[in-house]
Amino acid sequence: MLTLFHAPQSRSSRMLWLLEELGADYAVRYVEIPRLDGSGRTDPANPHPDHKVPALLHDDVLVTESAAIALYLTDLQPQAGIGPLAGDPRRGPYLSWLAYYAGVIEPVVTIEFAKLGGNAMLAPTFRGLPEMHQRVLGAVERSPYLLGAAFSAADLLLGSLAQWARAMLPAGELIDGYLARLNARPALARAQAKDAPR
Ligand SMILES: N[C@@H](CCC(=O)N[C@@H](CS)C(=O)NCC(=O)O)C(=O)O
Repeated sequence: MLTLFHAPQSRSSRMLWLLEELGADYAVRYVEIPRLDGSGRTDPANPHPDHKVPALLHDDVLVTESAAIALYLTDLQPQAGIGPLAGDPRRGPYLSWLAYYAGVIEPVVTIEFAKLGGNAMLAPTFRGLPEMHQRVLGAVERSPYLLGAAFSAADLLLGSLAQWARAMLPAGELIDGYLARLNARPALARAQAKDAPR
């Protein structure tokens, strides 16, 4: 049994999208989180060690962190074909993009939002927005999706970022077209219909 601990319009919304892409059989537990506007609260019903979302419970196994959940679920449901498995030459690039998303893209974007860009301490680690943009542009210039011809959960993470922070990805038609392809996916519409409790 898969249970997603989810708060509307948060980083767990993309995990709803992923579960829909996978055609998974899953339940949603809506939980609260503290919001930037002062609303919400830490929800003791959320098993995440920090009470953040997303959190995924697979029977009694808890998985946290978006990139880890993406890898866990695409490995669990390989028939969906959106997460190359070991032995597939795209496995390396897939893992690299998942880790780059979590380890570089999110920190760079967060720092940019906090208006700390330009701090010399960043140079040898995450680098900055221009370098991240080059990386994304390089991939999307070569092929319709990050791993080539086919959509993967790595695209889903990047697309979900753009849904709340489009300006953090490169401007222009190339990325607009890429995001339009992602946003047109029927699984995303199904996920959006489940984002808030009815
Ligand atoms: N790196 C984590 C970030 C999770 C995260 O920051 N979630 C936010 C919602 S977007 C949250 O639950 N915040 C509530 C809190 O910090 O108490 C991931 O990608 O899963």
